[in-house]
Amino acid sequence: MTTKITFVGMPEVGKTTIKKVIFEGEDPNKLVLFPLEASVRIDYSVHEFMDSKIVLIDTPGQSLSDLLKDEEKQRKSFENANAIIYIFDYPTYIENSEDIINDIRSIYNINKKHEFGAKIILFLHKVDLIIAKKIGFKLAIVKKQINKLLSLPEELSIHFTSLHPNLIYTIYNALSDTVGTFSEEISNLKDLIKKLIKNLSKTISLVSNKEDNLIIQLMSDDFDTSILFSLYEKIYKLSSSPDDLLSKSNLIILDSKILHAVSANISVFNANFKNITFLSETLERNELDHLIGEIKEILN
Ligand SMILES: Nc1nc2c(ncn2[C@@H]2O[C@H](COP(=O)(O)OP(=O)(O)OP(=O)(O)O)[C@@H](O)[C@H]2O)c(=O)[nH]1
Ligand SMILES: [Mg+2]
Repeated sequence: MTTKITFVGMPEVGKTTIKKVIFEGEDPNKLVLFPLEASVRIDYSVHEFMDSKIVLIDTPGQSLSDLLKDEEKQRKSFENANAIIYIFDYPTYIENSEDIINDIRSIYNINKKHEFGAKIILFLHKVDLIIAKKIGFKLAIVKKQINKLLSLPEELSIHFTSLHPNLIYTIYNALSDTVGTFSEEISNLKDLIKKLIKNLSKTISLVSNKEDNLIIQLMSDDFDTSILFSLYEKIYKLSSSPDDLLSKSNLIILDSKILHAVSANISVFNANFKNITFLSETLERNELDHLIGEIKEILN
């Protein structure tokens, strides 16, 4: 399957660095010490990622305003794209949220006007620069704020990303989730979990792929999203620790909340998936086990 993705955003937000690190295997530490030159023209490249072929279009930030005016350039960058990823960084958002909101609105309108049919996804990048104890709480507020400021007919998905070594999983997760949106198998599993989780309370489900990146995240309406960021970190540490802690203990303590957790490997049903995890503030282990049992039965 081929997924076409376009990176857009202001200069120096990190578009080309993300491309080099994730798709070309470059060392992020090196790219922080020796930053890349500003991009001057649209760059097309082809990569392998998960089970997909990615056609990636990296656009130069210095011509973003031209791109938003010039129809010819818009066709070159956006036509047939599955996803347009608008990348912006935390420092610029704090300083200049108005220009960012206007850019995103323009892209939304261009996509509608020319019927490009791309999914518009936002990456709030460089979250390593946020110095805050309750980073998850802060980001949850930012997320609400952005969609409110945008006031578009639909909510756009926002991912918080960083190439900082301790947070690098965030960018993999964001891209896995983006690419997964265009995979039929992942969409089917998503629909199935959505049905099961719809009527539950304070419960979240996460599915990882064989590279341990999150490709599905679904939660009940009342789930406290301010704990998501600490949750990712916890899950990441658990999944990368040699003796999988989650299989031994089934309680996770996060920002003074206690969550019951149950995890199972589902790669036998489909090699694109690895673990499915349910975490809940309200359901106990046996109830979560039951959910996993139901999913396994249907996958079978
Ligand atoms: N702190 C921090 N810096 C980052 C991160 N990702 C990229 N950078 C830095 O951001 C700067 C700009 O990176 P580029 O990738 O060249 O930015 P760009 O968006 O391609 O810029 P243009 O080509 O001008 O549009 C570099 O100095 C990178 O080292 C990150 O996650 N955290
Ligand atoms: Mg660039």
